[in-house]
Amino acid sequence: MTDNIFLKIARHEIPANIVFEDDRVVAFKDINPQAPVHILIIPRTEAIPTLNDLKPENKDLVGHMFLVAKKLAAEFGIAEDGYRCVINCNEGAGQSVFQLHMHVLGGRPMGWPPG
Ligand code: DGP
Repeated sequence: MTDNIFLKIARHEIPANIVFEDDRVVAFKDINPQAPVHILIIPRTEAIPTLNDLKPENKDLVGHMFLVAKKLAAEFGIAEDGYRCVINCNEGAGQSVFQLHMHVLGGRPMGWPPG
């Protein structure tokens, strides 16, 4: 398996504030939160560096990531006011860790368009 810091978190080799995990994904609090609620959801079982690397066989995994985002938004009390799910793809969009991850942000008003 190609390794990266998020897969090390998924394997519990380095610490993180994990808020949910199952056989397909791990969700943990972002180390540099940009909103009162800022959670990252990652695939735990395989290295997927960017959105560009998604394959048709990953479609259930991506659907599952959104269902986990919805569940966590409810649990963290941001579902009704609103929240944002973001996947940055490559440096030009601000990606800094090359394991596919979904940001779930909420708890404050969100501007549009994003910077
Ligand atoms: P992106 O810029 O989209 O690649 O987002 C990467 C995010 O990951 C960024 O918001 C900071 C967060 N991050 C980076 N390293 C760690 C880490 O070791 N632990 C945690 N919890 N978050 C991290």
